[in-house]
Amino acid sequence: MPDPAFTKAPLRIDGATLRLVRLPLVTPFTIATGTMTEKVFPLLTLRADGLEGYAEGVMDPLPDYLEETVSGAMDLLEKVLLPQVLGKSFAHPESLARQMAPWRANHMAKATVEMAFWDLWAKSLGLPLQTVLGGEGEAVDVGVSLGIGPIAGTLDRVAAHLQQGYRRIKLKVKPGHDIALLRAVRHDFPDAPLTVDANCCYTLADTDLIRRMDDFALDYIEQPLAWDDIHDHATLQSRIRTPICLDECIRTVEHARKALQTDAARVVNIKVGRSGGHAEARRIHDLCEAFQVPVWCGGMLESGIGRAHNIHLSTLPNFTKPGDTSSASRYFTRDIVCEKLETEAGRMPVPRGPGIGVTLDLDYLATATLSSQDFRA
Ligand code: OSB
Ligand code: MG
Repeated sequence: MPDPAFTKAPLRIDGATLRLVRLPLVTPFTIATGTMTEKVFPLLTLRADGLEGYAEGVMDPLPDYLEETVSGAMDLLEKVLLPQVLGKSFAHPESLARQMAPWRANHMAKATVEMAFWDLWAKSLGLPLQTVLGGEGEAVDVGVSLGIGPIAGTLDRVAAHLQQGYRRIKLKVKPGHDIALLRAVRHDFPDAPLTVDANCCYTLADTDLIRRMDDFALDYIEQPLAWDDIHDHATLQSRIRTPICLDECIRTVEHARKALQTDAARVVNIKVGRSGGHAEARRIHDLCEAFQVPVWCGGMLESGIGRAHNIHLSTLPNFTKPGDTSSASRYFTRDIVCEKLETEAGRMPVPRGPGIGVTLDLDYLATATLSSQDFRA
């Protein structure tokens, strides 16, 4: 429901710019499904009343995390979603989301539009995004997600990030790169807050192997089974002690409800860009809170635009575990925003100012832009 504290005259979307942006990654990032060497993403600007709102899409070029793709999303944004909101007025982001609700799934493409409007709307109210979302606080706890690589190198990276104050280490695992890795990391770091993320690479046939992870005092195991299989996660949770955290499976609050009611997840990774936007992410957050299930904010190697959105969302009260919104410099030598998004002792400061609180570095953005299209109402 729209919060009556934040009502104002409807905002008419009078223009938009849709860019396709490419940023090289500082180091390749390998997870169970493959290796990323660059980040390619749609960057959307929405305009109203002389203000601009920004968001990025978190889909990948290939459908290897979820089913959405960059090219599919660009097409949907250009031909369907943007024409549907341009020239229209919305009093609240929820009403804009309703415009896109009839279309099936495509939560990442819809989130791109919804999130840009939240930024615009917060700016029109002169308030930080965290305030209109219902969050508070000046910084959030963060951990790191370490990609798959040789064990010796991973031990060095664990040490370096603990040294920097990161509050949780998440290790990417896959079959053949799991138990030995955990044994080595636990041997060297007996007390480190540790989790693993399997990105869907196991099945129930691996139950015995997954149960061996119970010996390593993991805070949770993230998304061990298929991206669309809440049911098998419930079965697995009944057979292991370590809490399961769902990521890929939770794209809507209905997915969260089914997971929580069946004890398929005792922790939830919320990614706003995967969940249709802030309104749905907040509904997932609230439902988890009602079930006394803690949440944390996931990441998709976002640029400063998506990172800023994630940080603001992470200030809601049930984000009680460290998120993946670590320092931008871990990902990119130069980011497309002017502000530095860097952690201090394992805490990421919330960017100040109205909306998401970061601004585009237009000079650098121009060099990273593969295509750009303007829309006018
Ligand atoms: O599963 O959380 C994931 C990155 C790309 C795709 C999926 C995932 C991830 C990460 C990295 O774990 C999170 C980040 O550092 O942004
Ligand atoms: Mg994950």
